[in-house]
Parts: sequence; structure tokens; C-alpha cells
Amino acid sequence: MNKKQSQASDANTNGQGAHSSLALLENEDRNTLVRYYHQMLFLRHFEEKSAEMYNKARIGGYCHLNLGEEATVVGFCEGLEPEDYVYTNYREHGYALNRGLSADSVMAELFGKVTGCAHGRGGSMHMFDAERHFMGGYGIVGGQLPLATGAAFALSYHNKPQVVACQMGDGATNGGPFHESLNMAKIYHLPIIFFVVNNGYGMGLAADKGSAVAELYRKGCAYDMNSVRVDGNDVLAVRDAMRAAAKLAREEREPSLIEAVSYRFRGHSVIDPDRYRNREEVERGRAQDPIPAFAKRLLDAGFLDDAGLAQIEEQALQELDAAVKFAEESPFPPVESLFDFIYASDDAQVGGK
Ligand SMILES: Cc1ncc(C[n+]2csc(CCOP(=O)(O)OP(=O)(O)O)c2C)c(N)n1
Ligand SMILES: [Mg+2]
Repeated sequence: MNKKQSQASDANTNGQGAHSSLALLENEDRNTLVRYYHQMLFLRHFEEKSAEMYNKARIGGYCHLNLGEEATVVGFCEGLEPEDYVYTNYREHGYALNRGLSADSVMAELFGKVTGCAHGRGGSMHMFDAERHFMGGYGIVGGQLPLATGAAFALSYHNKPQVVACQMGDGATNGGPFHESLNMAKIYHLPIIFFVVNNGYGMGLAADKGSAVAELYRKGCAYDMNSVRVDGNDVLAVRDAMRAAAKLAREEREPSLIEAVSYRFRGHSVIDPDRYRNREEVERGRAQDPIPAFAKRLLDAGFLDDAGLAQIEEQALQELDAAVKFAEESPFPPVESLFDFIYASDDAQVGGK
């Protein structure tokens, strides 16, 4: 084990809560923190609205929400540069929003409208925007890992400065693609970050029942990889872990594995009645809500007062109403376009606008 890796494991021996950056707000820029708060709160409302619109049959197909995972999403995106490449699983609304896709284009995609980021073809699980290097949500568990690893290989081969960040759930770490991808990333020294959102469940299976190793970041040691566990309810801890891993990838061509410990507030998807876990457990998980906790830190630091918090909420709700209106008023793709975008071509318009 080299020096860097042993440092990483030392830092990890505390398990959950390690790398928490609580009480470090004095080194932070106030406006940046307020922006993080806005991003998390907007995502919370966006997802609640998505559930509502699903129940009103405006959204069809599968739909998985980031409720409870807002700090992992915002921290992940904020640790990257705009040109870096992002791959995710199907629980990706928040990643799309925080990689610069407009709320209009994400909501319209959920509605299956032609103004959506994937022209209404992808829906909830397959958001995409080539221009912003958002390489998409993938519905096959672990399917995004070999693709992301291949992208990192291409970047390395062409000596490009960008890195790839590949998000996945805890369940994905139990499948073959995870292990093959980590192995190859290490062999080829690829500029990639494997980011696991451990939200406690893979569908109805508790993460610690599905994995032989409950602390998922420890799987990285099988590949002698820099690996770290962070408090996924602390947006700054997640961002800092991402920044450190991105630096390592960019400057030293070393891959990393990050496990962000979080909690899924609702069922696996919007139609899951969530009967496999008891009420007390869910209440305990929800008590760790990252958003009010961050609001309290901002209040305590004097960066915002109650009126400031209320104003951010009001602004978020207005933006959301505008996105829903945009999606409602946008047309569905015309029937004549049914066979568009099926085959790749040089002029394929794969990117969303
Ligand atoms: C290869 C494969 N196996 C099974 C499924 C069915 N499936 C969909 S989501 C899911 C659970 C994945 O859980 P996790 O990786 O923790 O992600 P989360 O939903 O918690 O974000 C499963 C088993 C699938 N989509 N792909
Ligand atoms: Mg999970």
C-alpha cells in the first residue's frame, strides 16, 4: 500500500461521519453556501413536485427520486469542473439539474415533451446532455460503470485534462461491472471517481444484507484504490471528498472510490409502497435530513436569517412553478419523429438544449 492509500484508510477508520467538515464555515464563501442551500432546497421541491405530477399522470414510466439524498447530489456536482464528465444511475434528476441542465428541460423530459433534455425520449431514467457532458442516467444497475471507465480511458488516451465522475447506488457495488471497472481503472490509472450513494437500500433489500461488506468504501482496497467514506448528509464533506478525488484523478491519474452515507426518504420509486422497513427506522433516517441541518449551520454562522431562508424557499417554488408550466405547455414529439434518434449518425442531435 503506498503512502496516499494508507492515508486514505487511516482517515476512514471512523466509518460514518469521517471527513465531516462541520464547524469549518469560517473558511467558506457565504454566497457559495447560500447557493448550495438553494440547490438542495430546489431539488427537494422538484422531487416532491415530480411525485405529485406522477400521481396526476403527467409523468409516466419509472420515476426514482433523490429525496433525502440532496447533499450527496449537490456535493458531488460541486466538487467537479464544468467540463468533467458525469455518468449516473437512473436516480438522476438532481444530477442533471446541478450539472447545468435547466429545470425546464428536466421537467419537460419527465413529461415526455419534445423540449426535454433528451427530446422526450428518455424520461426520468435517461436524462442526457452531451453539450454539458452529462452522459446520462442508466437503468441497468451498474451498467454505467463500464461506460464511464471507457470514457476515462479515452480521456487518458487522448491526454485530456477532464475527469469522469460515475455515480451509483449501494446495490451496484455487488455486481460484476463494479469490480471489473474498478480493476481496470486501477490498472490503467484512469482519471475516474466512483461515487456510491449508500442510501441504505437496493429496492427493498437493506444495503448491509446485500453486501458482504457493510462499509462499502472498503471494497476499494481490493483494487488498492484511494477510498473514503463521507457523511452524505453534509454537503461540504461530500464536496471536499469529490474535490480531493478529482485532484488526484486530474493530476496523478489515480482513480478513487467514495461512499457517501445517506438515507432514502421514500420508497425505491414513486410507486413503491415501502412496506419492508418500519416507521421508526424511517423516522430516524428522516431526522438526519441534510437540508434543515444545513440551514441551521447557515443561521448559526450568521450567513442567513429566517427571512433569508424564506426568500430562498419562495424563489425555489417560483422557479419550479415556471418549469411545470413550461413542461405542461410544451408539445409531445410528433408521431412522424418516432424513428428519429434510433441510429447514431454524424449529425445526430443527441444533446439537449
Ligand atoms: C442488472 C440489473 N439487475 C436488477 C435490476 C432491477 N433493479 C432496479 S433498481 C435496483 C436496486 C439498485 O439499488 P442501488 O444500486 O442501491 O440504487 P438506488 O436505487 O438505491 O439508487 C434493482 C435491483 C436492474 N435494473 N438491473
Ligand atoms: Mg441504494
